[in-house]
Amino acid sequence: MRINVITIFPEYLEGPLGLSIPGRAREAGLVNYRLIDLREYATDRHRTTDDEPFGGGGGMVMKPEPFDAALGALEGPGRVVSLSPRGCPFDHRTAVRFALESDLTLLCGRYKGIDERVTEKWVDEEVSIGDYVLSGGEPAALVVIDAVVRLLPGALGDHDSAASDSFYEGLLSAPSYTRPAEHDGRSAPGVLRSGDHSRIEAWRAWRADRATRHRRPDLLDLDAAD
Ligand code: 6GU
Repeated sequence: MRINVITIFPEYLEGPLGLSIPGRAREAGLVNYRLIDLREYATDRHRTTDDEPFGGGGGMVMKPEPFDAALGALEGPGRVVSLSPRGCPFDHRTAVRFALESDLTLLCGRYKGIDERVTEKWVDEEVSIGDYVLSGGEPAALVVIDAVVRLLPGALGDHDSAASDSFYEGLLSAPSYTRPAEHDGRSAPGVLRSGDHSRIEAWRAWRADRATRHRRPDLLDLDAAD
């Protein structure tokens, strides 16, 4: 898979993409990241990428020409996704969908967003990582990339398992414990140390259901609606 990111801060992503599962997946040849510096596609000598919004109001809008040039220079951008607080919520299903693409291009907006004409011409979908405002799309791009790359076959080692992650089956996951069996006066549940895999599975299903009902009842509602 190839993932392109168009941003005014390529350095923001460089470090994190070399670490942990995103870094390992790159080393294993499962994914290639191309960080594209939007400023290199600016045309004026100040390399301007933003301007004041038509109609007034605070903040700055990202100019259309640099994005147009940067996207035009990509031979095959694949699915083009803009990161914006105005986007549709990014979730596990979206991550699975993106992981099936061979090419993905993420646009990082800043300030008040990207000129809408760029979105109309190039963008397949806009996604948001939650109901709050970030200073820019860069942290959201890292979130999307991490969630997508860990789904690529071979990205996770033996001891990591996507199948036991929260949201894999539409629920939060059960809590986890490791050695020591007794810590600070608290015991890890005996069932998890029993070696009885059907009892362990039943315990995890019960705790997953309980956590989901308490914290995210909306996930159970969504299940019913599907
Ligand atoms: Cl994708 N971008 C920005 N700037 N803010 C956000 C976001 C994205 N998702 C939630 N807040």
